Amino acid sequence: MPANLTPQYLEAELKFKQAKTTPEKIKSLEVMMAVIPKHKGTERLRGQLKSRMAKLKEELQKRPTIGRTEQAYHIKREGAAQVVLLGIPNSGKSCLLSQITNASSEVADYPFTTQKPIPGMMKFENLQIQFVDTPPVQMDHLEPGFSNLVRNADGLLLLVDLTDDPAFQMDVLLEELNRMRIKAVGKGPIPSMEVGWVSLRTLLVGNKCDVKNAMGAYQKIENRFKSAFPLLPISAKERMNLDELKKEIYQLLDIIRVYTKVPGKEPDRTEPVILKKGGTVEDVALSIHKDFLAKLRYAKIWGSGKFDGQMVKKDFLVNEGDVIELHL
Ligand SMILES: Nc1nc2c(ncn2[C@@H]2O[C@H](COP(=O)(O)OP(=O)(O)O)[C@@H](O)[C@H]2O)c(=O)[nH]1
Ligand SMILES: [Mg+2]
Repeated sequence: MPANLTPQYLEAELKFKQAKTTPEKIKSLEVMMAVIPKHKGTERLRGQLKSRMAKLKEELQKRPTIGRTEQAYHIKREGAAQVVLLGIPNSGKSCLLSQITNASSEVADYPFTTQKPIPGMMKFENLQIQFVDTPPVQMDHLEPGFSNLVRNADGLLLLVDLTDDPAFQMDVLLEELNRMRIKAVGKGPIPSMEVGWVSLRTLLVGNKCDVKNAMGAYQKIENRFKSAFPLLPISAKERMNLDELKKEIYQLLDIIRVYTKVPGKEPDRTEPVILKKGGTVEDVALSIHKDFLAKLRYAKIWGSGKFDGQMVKKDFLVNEGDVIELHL
């Protein structure tokens, strides 16, 4: 039986298809449901509209309405550090996130699939690093939430697609960072920043190295950027070089792991204390409990000391892998 849909219905349907937000969709769907001819021929369609409406209303309830976009861009930092993934659409960000973290961000071979930042945790040895997949940046409009997200991160992973003019993609990304007043810094000392600017440790990653000729393209960007950033080729899809990537990310972050112990016992190597490079015994105490700092008299150290178990003061610099016994 033909449905005989009216022009009024078709118009509402068109609006529904073009609607970008859930409330807009609900509004058009309401019209569709109101004007749809009610006879046997539209029975199935009416059923579909009804269930679609139920889904949309459910969606609306799940999300808070006030400051929704701002809120979506606020990703609570978890683990040892937060690294933001930045790349033009289709570079493979979502694919990478789903390969190296516990999160699954939607992967598709058409752009603009990821609409809000998605966090995921990556395990590296005995610690966890948080990754955030970002939605595409609109050239004509910069979400304040977006630039805050990137500016507040501990590290940045620039992902370029080696099969699609990576040098051009880098120009686009560096221009975006410029607009957000972010200076991408590779290895070496952090330069002093102008007011309003922030610096961010940055790793450059060429993706899709599994594709023919991709390594030729990689060599070109390597030549251009190797003095500025640490860089490496990977294939997110084929899982190539991902262990190396994890190591590079850890090294990028300027963090160290130390372990605490109590007298007469072995340290717990599964629970590192994470510090910034240049951290001291005092920082170790502070990271455990703020009361420890005031009570701390001295520490014993295994690793960076002249000998194992050396007694050191509060301002003693600690290094990766040190074991520390705090004496209160
Ligand atoms: N050959 C190849 N394709 C990849 C690789 N990584 C991602 N892709 C494909 O590239 C397309 C875009 O990936 P996606 O992760 O959605 O990109 P995003 O827009 O940056 O999030 C998808 O079709 C992926 O399957 C890779 O390492 N090699
Ligand atoms: Mg994506």
